[in-house]
Amino acid sequence: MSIRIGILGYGNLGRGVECAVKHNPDLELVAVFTRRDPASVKILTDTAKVYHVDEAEKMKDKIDVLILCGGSATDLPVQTPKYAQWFNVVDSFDTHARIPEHFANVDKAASESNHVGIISVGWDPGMFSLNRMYANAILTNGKDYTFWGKGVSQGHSDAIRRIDGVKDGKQYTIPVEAALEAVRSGQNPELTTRQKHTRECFVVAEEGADLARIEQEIKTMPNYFDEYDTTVHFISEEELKRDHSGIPHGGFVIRTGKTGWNDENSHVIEYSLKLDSNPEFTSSVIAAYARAAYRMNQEGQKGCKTVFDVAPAYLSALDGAELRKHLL
Ligand code: API
Repeated sequence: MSIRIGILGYGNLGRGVECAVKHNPDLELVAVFTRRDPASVKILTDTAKVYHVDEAEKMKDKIDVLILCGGSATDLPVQTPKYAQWFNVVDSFDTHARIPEHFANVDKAASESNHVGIISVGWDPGMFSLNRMYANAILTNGKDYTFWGKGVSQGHSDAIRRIDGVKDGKQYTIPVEAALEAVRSGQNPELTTRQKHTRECFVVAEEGADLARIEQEIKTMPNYFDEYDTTVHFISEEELKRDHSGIPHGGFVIRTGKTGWNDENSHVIEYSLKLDSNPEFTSSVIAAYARAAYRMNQEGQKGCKTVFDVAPAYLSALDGAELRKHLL
């Protein structure tokens, strides 16, 4: 029997999850929930149906894992604890600074209802976090570096779009090449947030909107832009549409460290991602963690989990014997 999946929110991420489910034969999409008029939302899976979000609770016995595909700025802080009352849930909450409070809220709801809620799944937070953790556990005497991009951060783009007077927007994260080179060449530099990346925003404003105010709100937005040098370009809707670069992203997690009685040997651990589609890759990670959420809950686990709490074997469709034979 396949694991029955629901998707709540059908934007870039929701569509990506639908596609990822198709690539995982043990998962089956049952329902997509939307805030829009369900008749106006066309999905590509003919065996699944679109419902209004208000119908979700009624479907609690028909769905094994509900994947929450809303934004981190305002949707997920409310939705993940709310839906954990009725479902095992997975989200991709990516406001790093607010993860502790989000964890506490989801943990309370999921523990009370005997569900598993896996939060902050994707690549950063997510696969990058795991690689930072493995590298830290192994090279205890060393330094960590995370570089993103060049690419489109969905979290930052979503945050821009929520500003009053903004119709649409796209945010590029740009690594500072000289800083990346200094790390790679083993100089172990001390780098501030500002020295590692710049952020470039392309914004379509509503007619008559106060552009100076929008620019100011972007540049001073806590957790998203205030610690970076940010440039804001106002462009037309047509210009944004003409940008066919898609939603690429990626980056590097690097840890350099030393071993030996006199620190005489150096090591570099590097994990790198080059992604054509940020949302489709994020969704593929989420699909694997949805499988884990279901299995962990079947085994009696409950409460909030992060990628750190999920044993790797839970992610794979292969069983233990197959994993040992082929991948160990
Ligand atoms: C950035 C990184 C990567 C974000 C990855 C993912 C997203 O600023 O580009 O929102 O796309 N924080 N959380």
